[in-house]
Formats: sequence, C-alpha cells, structure tokens
Amino acid sequence: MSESSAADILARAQSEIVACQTPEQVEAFRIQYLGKKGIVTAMLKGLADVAPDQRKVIGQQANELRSQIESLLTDKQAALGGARSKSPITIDYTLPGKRYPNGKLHPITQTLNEITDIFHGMGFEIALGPEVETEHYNFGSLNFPPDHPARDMQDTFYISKDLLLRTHTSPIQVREFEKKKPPVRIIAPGRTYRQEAISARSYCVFHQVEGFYVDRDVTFADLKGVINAFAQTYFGSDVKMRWRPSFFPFTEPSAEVDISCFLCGGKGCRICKHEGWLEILGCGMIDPNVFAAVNYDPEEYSGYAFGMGIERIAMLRHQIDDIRLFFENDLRFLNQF
Ligand code: 2NM
Repeated sequence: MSESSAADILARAQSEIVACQTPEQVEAFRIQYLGKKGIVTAMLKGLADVAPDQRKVIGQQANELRSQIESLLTDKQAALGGARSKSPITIDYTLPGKRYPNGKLHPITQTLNEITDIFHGMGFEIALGPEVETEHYNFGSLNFPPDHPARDMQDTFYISKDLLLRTHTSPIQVREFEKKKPPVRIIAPGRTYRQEAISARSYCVFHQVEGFYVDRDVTFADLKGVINAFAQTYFGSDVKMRWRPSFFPFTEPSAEVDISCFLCGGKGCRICKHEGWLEILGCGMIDPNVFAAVNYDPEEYSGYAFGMGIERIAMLRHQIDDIRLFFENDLRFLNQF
C-alpha cells in the first residue's frame, strides 16, 4: 500500500462524509470504511502480505487513516445532533423575531376616510366619478356662465376643447342626479385639479369631499343641522360655528362656514391668524338651474350641497404649514401620521 493511496482514500472519505445527511447514511459510511469488510480493515489485514521492511510505514499510515476516518465520523455525528435527533434542523427559540415594516394610509386618505365615514354614518351614500370630465359636467350643468373665469385655460387643465381634468367633485353629483330620483343623499370624495401658481397654500392637485341631499321640503335648516353635526363629530362637541353669506354658481343662497379655532378656543393664535375662526367649508341650497339641467322639477324638489378641501382640513388638524408636503412623499413627513 503506497502513501498516495492512503491519501486518496482519505480524500474520498472526506468528500463522501459531506454528502451524509442522516444517521443511516453515516452508519453506511462507517461500515464502508471501518466495518469487518471495510476498506481500512482490509488494509490492516493486508499488512501480513506486505514486505517486512515496508510493514512498519504502511502500518502507521493505515492506523493514521483509521483515526482520521473515526474523527470524520464523530464530527459528523455531532453535527447531526447525535443519533436521537430525527431532523438536521435546529431552531433557537430565544433569537429575536424579524420585524416587518408596516405600510399605512397617506394622511390625505386618512382625513378623506374620516370625513366620508361621518357622513356615511348620517345616511349618505358614497359615489365616485371620473377625473377626466367634459366641460358640460364640470361647468355647464353646474350653472357656470359661459364667461366664468374658472373655465379659463389659466385655471383649468384642458385635454381637448371639451375634455378637462375636473376642477371639483361636483360633476359626480350631477352624474348621480341623472342616475337617481329623489330622495338622494350622496357624499362624493375625490382628487381634483386646478392650474394655479404653486405655493405653500395651493397646489395643482388636491382633494375634495362634497355632499348633497335632495328631496321634497329640504331646507337651509337641514343643511345647518348636518354641517353642525359633522363639525362637532370631527372637531369636538364644544366647537362653535359661524355662518357667513357667500356665493357659488351652483347654490343660492350660499354660505361659508367657520369653526372656532380648536387650538386657542377663539382667543387668537398662529393657526387661526389671530382671527379666532377657521374656515372649513362652503355650502348652500342647490340652484334651480342645476335641477333644470338634470330634469328635476325645482317646484317639487329642493336640496342642499356642501364642499370642503381635504388638504385644508388636514393642514388645520395637524398644523401643517405647506400643502406641498402632501405630494412630495418624503417618508420623514409621512411616518408622522
Ligand atoms: C361647494 C360649495 C357649495 C356643491 C354643489 C353641488 C351640486 F352638484 F349639487 F350642485 N355639489 N357641490 C357645492 C356647493 C360645493 O364647495 C365649496
């Protein structure tokens, strides 16, 4: 037996032991090398036939090979966790678990959902509509005169002569008027577009929630009741309300509604610009011309409508001083909500 063949046997044994994954395979390995008819055993038995001058050297090589293979075996048995373990996989239950980062809703979506939920709780159905609208649904049907400045290219993103990006969610309401007969109570949230100079106060994209109720004998008192209930639910039951006359093309009479500043309680502070009041929405009684455009009889039905800007409400609520933060998607901002 030459020196190289002992080294060959060891090299083969080393590569075979790596492939052993079960105690049964390890035992087969042991028999192959160290069993009664095993390779190393045969080597030791064969010493009798070796020339006497070489016996000592080859005997040492064979014994060394046996102890090397024995240590391969003990190492492998230890790695498999001893004969008792059935599975080679061990779990350390004391290790800390993996944390998965949770996503969350954008602050505008959160605000929009909170507002919509309050009106839904008062019996309003939720309706959605397209962001690309026709001139008719966005302006004409809503009693905007042909020369109204909002129709101007300066204020509205036009896609073609007749198609535009809706400048408010009111066209959703008109589409609902056409689909349904009174009584109808709808809340319409969504994204809107206006071509304005971008600043801390205004952005080319924003969100609105608008609502309306049409039935026989709906009055301004119904409108006040619903808006006051909304403001007390959203801003707190001790909030005070101020109604100021205003103007919108689609309502007559119209009003803008302020709440007492929830930060200073009306004494005057930075958020209310020392006025004590915060404007939260516009509203009014739907103009008979809007009813005529959708074939509702204005003699039979009346209704109110209201609308608010979501960014504005979220900015007041969270004391955010730049509307652009909502659209930059900086995680340092978003993670605060
Ligand atoms: C506002 C203010 C006042 C409004 C009117 C209508 C419709 F389609 F029913 F006529 N929708 N929304 C409305 C009325 C919106 O936002 C400041």
